Amino acid sequence: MDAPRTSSVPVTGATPAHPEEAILEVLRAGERFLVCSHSRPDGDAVGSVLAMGMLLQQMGKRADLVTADRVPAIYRSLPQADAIRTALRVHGPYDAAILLECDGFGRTRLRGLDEFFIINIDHHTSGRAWANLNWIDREASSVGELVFRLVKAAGATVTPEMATCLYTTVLTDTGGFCYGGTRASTFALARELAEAGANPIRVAQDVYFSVATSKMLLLGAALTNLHREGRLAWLWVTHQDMVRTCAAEEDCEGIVNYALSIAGIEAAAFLRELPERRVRLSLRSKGKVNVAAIAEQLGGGGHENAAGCTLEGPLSRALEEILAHLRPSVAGLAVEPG
Ligand SMILES: [Mn+2]
Repeated sequence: MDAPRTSSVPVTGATPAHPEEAILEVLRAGERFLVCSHSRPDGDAVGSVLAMGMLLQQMGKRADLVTADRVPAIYRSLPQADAIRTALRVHGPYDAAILLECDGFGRTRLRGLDEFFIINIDHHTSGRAWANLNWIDREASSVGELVFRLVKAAGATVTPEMATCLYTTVLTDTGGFCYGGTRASTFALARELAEAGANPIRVAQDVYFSVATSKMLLLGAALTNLHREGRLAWLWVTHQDMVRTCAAEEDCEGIVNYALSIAGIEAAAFLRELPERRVRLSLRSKGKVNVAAIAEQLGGGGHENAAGCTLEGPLSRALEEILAHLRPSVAGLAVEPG
């Protein structure tokens, strides 16, 4: 479970008519900013935090970039990736903290954020106007796309380094231009970023062709636990599997997609047994099942096609719990042979 959310920041509950301008006003007025994203940062979190840091630098501001967990290996070659510090508590003379794709403080796993004026930029279905200043656009391909719009609104230059970070956010958050939400404008954005200096081949090689051996071994373990029931597929790894394959948490990233990729499957689940017997759950859908709604019922969140939450163990109990939620969601869908 994520840490309990603090409510000491006054909630405006409002998204301004021109969020870019409202955010830029705060940025122009201040000197020093904190930029954070969610724990277990993914490509969108890492790329958008880095690009936001670069924007603030261009504006002549100081920016500290912090996440609770370290940058996954496949994103460590991104420009200035070393600038992201790992911490569990933040403090400092910040004029504001910019939180990228977090639907509350809990998502960051960082303590001390409630001291600051919070700017919340998000594109998740579960995104809410919970902070002092909110910009939530559920149509955006990635939170990086919103940072890109902010860069444009600021009249700043999209440098090749910034373009590389932002291209990574779009590529990874759309699953390589495969997931729902990929539209013509997504390709227009990708084109603009490639023209600004992002190298699509280099980014794809770093992200998709730099897999750790431990991840492949873990995938093997997960696939031996692959099950199918009609339109549902699920697979899991035990804590023992994690230990045996020397897998890191980030090696679990994307394993759920192997279950989803099966013909005829509409929704898929990947369960990972945590050392303290709780279970981390990843849900994916091809579009007919809203897995964000299911994850939210279980205390998590995400997108309609990609969501997650943490459940109480043991693994068998967590599996029964998620199947009890998933089965009705596909009950109305005809079963096709697969
Ligand atoms: Mn995202």
